[in-house]
Amino acid sequence: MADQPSLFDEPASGSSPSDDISSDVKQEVLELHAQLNQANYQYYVLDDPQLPDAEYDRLFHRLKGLETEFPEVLTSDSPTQRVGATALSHFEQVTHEVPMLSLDNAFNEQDMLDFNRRIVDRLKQSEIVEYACEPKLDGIAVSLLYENGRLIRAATRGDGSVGENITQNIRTIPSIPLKLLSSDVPPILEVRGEVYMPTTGFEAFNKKALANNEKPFVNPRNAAAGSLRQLDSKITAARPLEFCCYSLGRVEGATLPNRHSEILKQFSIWGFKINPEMQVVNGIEGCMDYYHQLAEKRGSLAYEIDGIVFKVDDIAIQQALGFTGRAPRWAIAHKFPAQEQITLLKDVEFQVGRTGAITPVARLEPVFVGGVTVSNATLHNMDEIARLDVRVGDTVVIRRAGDVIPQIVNVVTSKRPDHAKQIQFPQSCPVCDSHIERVEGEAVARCTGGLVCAAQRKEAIKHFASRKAMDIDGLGDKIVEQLVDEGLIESFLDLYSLKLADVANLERMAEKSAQNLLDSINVSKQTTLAKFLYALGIREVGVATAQNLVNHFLDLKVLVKADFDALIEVDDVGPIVAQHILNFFSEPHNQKIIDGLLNIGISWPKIEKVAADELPLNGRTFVVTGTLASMGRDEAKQYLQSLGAKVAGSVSAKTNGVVAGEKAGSKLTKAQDLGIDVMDEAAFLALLNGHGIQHA
Ligand code: 5U1
Repeated sequence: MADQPSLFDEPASGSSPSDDISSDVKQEVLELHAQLNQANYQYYVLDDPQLPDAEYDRLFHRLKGLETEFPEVLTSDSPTQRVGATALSHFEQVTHEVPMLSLDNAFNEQDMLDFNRRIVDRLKQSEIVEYACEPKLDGIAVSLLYENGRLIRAATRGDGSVGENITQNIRTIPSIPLKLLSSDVPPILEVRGEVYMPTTGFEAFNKKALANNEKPFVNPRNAAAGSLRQLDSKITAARPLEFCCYSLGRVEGATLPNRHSEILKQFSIWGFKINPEMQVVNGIEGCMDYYHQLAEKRGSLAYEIDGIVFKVDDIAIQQALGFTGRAPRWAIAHKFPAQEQITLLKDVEFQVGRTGAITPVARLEPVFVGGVTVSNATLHNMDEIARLDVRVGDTVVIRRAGDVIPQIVNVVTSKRPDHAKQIQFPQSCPVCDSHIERVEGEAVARCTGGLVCAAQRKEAIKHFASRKAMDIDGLGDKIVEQLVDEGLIESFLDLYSLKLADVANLERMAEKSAQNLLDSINVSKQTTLAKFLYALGIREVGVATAQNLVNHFLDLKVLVKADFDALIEVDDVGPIVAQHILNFFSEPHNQKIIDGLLNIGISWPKIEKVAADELPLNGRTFVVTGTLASMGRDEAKQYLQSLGAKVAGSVSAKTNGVVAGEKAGSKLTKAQDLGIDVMDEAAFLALLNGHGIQHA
């Protein structure tokens, strides 16, 4: 059945260990297979780990040990045999017994209405059609062939008729079963689905690639494709790939359910991951609702999707509808707006941030991408410009995925005009002309002007006044810029000596608004120590780190005197952050500003020490999911940890509570199914507030 001999072919005796060794060993090996396969399934497919890592490792090593001692027990479907094959010289061709067709696309509502109308007309029935809907993952389609429950061949789609044999690479993906999780399986089963790289894995992979001066992948789809194209499966094994199945290829010797959705459920029982977002809806209206719901959720999914696939759920109706030349009549992909587009790079400007970091910003010919019109994109730093070899005048590929800042991911060099201009990094700060420093090993270049630099001063004051810091209502960016440009303030300390006449004289500022602003400045004097610390703008000290510093030191006087060793004792403070804190408090200028702020009456309630086991959430485990409007998930996790809670990545029976932001997906559903307490953002902020954390 296999198109090329597997390096993992069974010993002559078949899949059960030979008779020469004791039946105890054979029995133990089979039990270890079952335990490890089940643990893999729970970890990678259900996202619900049950076995502690140490126990998994122990079982794995025991199995490895037995396989070394008794080579006869080693079989190709052993959980130890995911990697190990020697590199190939090329991929063999595979002819698909049933062609892997593509899908027709719908780009708007009318296309969807036409799709449904064609089906209804062809069926000549008045009943509403039921559709199975699920996200269309942005990955690579593959076919997996199982013989008597064992994976014997995996192939790419290729041209739909002939693909490539990528069995060795596919075996390395932990969410793909090497052996189905039941003895009651069809003699022949071909499952199809998508291999993809989840977003966090993609980002981590690219970060590492950049740190090692290697070329990052342009998007998760290219990452999945590039990873599967490796002739050495050890390289594939190191890539964070997953597989989600979406259809039956073929089955022999067994009957499967007569609904697509039920077939997928059967696949799940056999050990495959199916998309938890899969739903069956009624008619075209159900499809539209589903499309809009998923479009909302798109940014919070753990993987990239480029649309929704709708399939007639009833297999008999699918068969009646049949195929056009290249695609089934019973399915369609309703595409989302593209996340990548090409446009023109008109110019590059250099912005100076609060800490002096100088960031090149691309000014673009406006382009509609990822659902919005984009005219600026970050270029990060000079290394990135060099890596992309991008020039002003180039045609560039812009990518905007989710709510992430748009990026230039590629240059279309074939379209480079003769007049394209190299990008020169400024010799001195574009705002204050101070020297620019580049620290060895750091990609970022910084203006050394400090508070001499108007750009840094403005950014420091904007940060000080921001909502999570001193929360000065009415002090917007434009007002800060005017106050600095007019020479009315130099630092945030000067805010507290502003006069009504100074403020009222600003552009578009009425006397009443000026008075309101002065009142807000005055109100901000009553704050919390965590907000004050965050407001100071110490490098790398975000809201949660500020809170951790407060929990640890309780008192500003103690914190400003803390040495390096004391600082790295604090949760979430490593050597780099500790050094930034030390540098900040040892700078005479900063000391003067802090003294000044305390002298004009900034104050906060006294904080009492609480022992770790007395922390209010001690011993409780939380999961944070979805998008929170007021903070990132990491910040929410750090707050929970500062109250003594553990924060887990997945929901299980051991979870005590779930913080669910907007667009929360399967974790929320699971929590609801398990009857676990779910807090929305308002309830979470109230919980923090109740424990003295005011995250405005
Ligand atoms: N989710 C999903 N993606 N996708 C791609 N389902 C799905 N179905 C496909 C393809 C090509 O084809 C089936 C209609 C067999």
